[in-house]
Amino acid sequence: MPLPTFELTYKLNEISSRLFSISFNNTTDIQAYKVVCTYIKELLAKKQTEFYNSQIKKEKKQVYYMSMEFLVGTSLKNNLFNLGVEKLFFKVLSENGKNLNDLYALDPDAGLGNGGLGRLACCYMDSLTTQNFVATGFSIRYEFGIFKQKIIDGWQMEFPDNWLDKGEVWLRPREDDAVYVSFGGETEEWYENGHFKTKLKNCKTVKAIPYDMFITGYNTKAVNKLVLWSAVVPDFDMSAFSRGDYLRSLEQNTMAEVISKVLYPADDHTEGKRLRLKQQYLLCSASLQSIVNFHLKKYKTLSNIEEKIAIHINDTHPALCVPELMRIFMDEHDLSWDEAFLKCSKILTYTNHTVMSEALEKWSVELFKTELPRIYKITEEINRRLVKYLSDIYPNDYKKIDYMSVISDGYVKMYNLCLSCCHKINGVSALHTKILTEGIFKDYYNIDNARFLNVTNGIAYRRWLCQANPNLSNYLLKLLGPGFLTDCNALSELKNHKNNKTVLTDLYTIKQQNKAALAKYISQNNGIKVDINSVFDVQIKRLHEYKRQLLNVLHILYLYIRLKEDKNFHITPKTFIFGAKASAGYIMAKQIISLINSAAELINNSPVTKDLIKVVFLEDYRVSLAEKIIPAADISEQISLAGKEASGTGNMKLMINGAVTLGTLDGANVEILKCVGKNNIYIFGNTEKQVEEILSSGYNVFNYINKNPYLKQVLNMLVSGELNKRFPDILDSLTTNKYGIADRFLNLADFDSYVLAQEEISRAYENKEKFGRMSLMNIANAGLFSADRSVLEYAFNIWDLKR
Ligand code: 26W
Repeated sequence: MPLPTFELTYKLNEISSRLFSISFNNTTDIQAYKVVCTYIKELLAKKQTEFYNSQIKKEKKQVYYMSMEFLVGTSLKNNLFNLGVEKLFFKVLSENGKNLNDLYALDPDAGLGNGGLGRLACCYMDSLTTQNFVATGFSIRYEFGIFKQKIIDGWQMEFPDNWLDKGEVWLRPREDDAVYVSFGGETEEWYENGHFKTKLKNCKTVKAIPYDMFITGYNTKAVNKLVLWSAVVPDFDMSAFSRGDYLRSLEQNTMAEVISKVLYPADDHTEGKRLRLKQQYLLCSASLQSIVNFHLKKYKTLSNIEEKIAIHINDTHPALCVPELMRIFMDEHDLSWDEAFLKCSKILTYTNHTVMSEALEKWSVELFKTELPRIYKITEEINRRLVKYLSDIYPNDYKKIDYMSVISDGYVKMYNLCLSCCHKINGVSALHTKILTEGIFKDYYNIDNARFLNVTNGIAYRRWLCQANPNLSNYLLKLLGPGFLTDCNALSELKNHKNNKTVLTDLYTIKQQNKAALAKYISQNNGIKVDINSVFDVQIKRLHEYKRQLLNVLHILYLYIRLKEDKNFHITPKTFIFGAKASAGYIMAKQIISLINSAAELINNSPVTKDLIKVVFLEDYRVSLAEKIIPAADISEQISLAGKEASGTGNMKLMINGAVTLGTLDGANVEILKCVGKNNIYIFGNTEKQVEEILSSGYNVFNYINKNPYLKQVLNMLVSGELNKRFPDILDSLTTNKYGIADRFLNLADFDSYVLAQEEISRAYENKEKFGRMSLMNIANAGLFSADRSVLEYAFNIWDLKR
């Protein structure tokens, strides 16, 4: 777009006068923000149409990425960076008395996701666009994204996130392309000219309006979009009104609008809530209708649809795509069952993102049947045919067939629905895929292993390195040239400098600058003064017991106890930084947040620690906060219980910014180890296999507690009163069977080896050159973890796209 300065000024003035009837230089910051975003949005709308038309003309196959979550973060900086116009905007804005940084600060995080899965979806849209694929994301235009977190007296409190207030400016509504989605009622069935016909009666229908959010790629003409559905009342129900059924028509009103009201803030367990099922159906039905309509408009036939589109199911949340696409093909376009099913299976693919049993979605048959009667009938028939097929393969093995069924024990199991139909199924790291194919999906894998594959996650590193860490990125640009901007593997050239003292010193200086910036943020937000010469040890991710933030705190308490007992206990100064949201109803997770804050309160103010250790809990962890923390990290805590974290992506973001991983052999940590080599990472703890052995042979926490007197003291501290609160539930969760088996995530079994790894880090950090080289090797070996690589694997091995 390189646009002359005067032309941009002209456009901004034109939009200012259209929106606010004033010239651009007279706008307030918030007005200026809206003007700039509107300009970008309109430009992208034009570019998107051009790109789309040019690709569709070539009849290219396209992919639709269905996800209940897209954790977008901010857009303004990303779009300007991708379009290569950041400098131009700085200039033109300053000519008008404005600072672009002030407008960046106004850009809200679009928090339409919980964590890893939602952020991954955005990273993939970015890389797909950068590599010129035609890709459309589909999700819901939640009025309220992930809640805002405040810590009040150490306890997490949730507040609504009204992101549309400013974020709306990025959306383009398309009222004319609205579709209708029906819930409840009963099915009516009849035959017409020998054809089976069905329709819903007495159902409630909502109108789904699409809103486009444009997705830019780096240095490309391609622009894609994310389509977000909003549910509204269809049209004023005059018939109900004239019958005097005033209440019913108003009731319909609230029912419709509540569907797209709020993102479910849980990523750890499913509650089987009616509203969530409705959200999922809204997403699937509205998106599939619009996809099929679009295909028919272009090709006038469904005969080739499986060659022209791929539809991806991001975890099981959009699994209703299976029966809904069947419904559209059969009920609306008269395809036979067999024709429809074959097409569905060629079109649909599925990624699993978790093996935690409480996160595997299932719906009670009762609820499913009442809300989605026609979809239930189709699902029943899918299951009937599936069971028949499985009975031939596993005759009389009723237990196995039951386990593999879509419907059993009064539940509809969404993962089996995906497995019963999709032609490609993938896990998100090598270890995770192995666990799927040898564990929970084994019986399906044994029937047809060709359907299963691994695609290790990747990140949009141009956001997470180039935009988030301009100090480092600009330095690498000078040192290595621009190759890494489009090919992440080019970072490996940094290895040539691993013994170059000047480079190591420069990298150290950059890290210190970034740490100073974060220290300033910490001082402003938490009122805590942290030492930038201490190790910045960072654990940022959703709070979950399996991720073991608790292990981290237990170690911090251990350090405190050691220092208290022995003034001469040697310690390398460390600042432990946490960021984490707990799902609102997950009380144990909230108690762990409270414990972190209590530990912070005690340790940050104690003469015992003499400023040697500091603990910081940064509230409201979100994409834009991650962008501040990650460039400043020395140590990346990836300490989940082996076998539980599907992949992790924070580990990759931290690595590419030069943090050294302290982790278990879990998820993508295993691949990080392979890339950096064992000298550039700290691995500790039991392996996945050992974990299984420990658990199956009867895990006894007291074997570990009795061996280590310090551990005993640490546990005692949870309830002794030395902290400003007592945490008996946490102690119980570790030592009794009150909350399931004691310490089910093996914090205590891994404690000793975690302490040793932390000690090793301390020694290494005292040798600046050694630690600096480790950091360099992490940056240099991050190439594999680019989302550019991941999406190419999806494109060629899963979706069968052509470049
Ligand atoms: C409420 C139901 C529910 C269940 C699971 C909501 C959301 C989930 C997600 C699967 C949770 C999630 O975000 N998983 C993470 O996905 C990342 C991207 O693949 C991985 O890197 C993480 O390891 C995984 O925890």
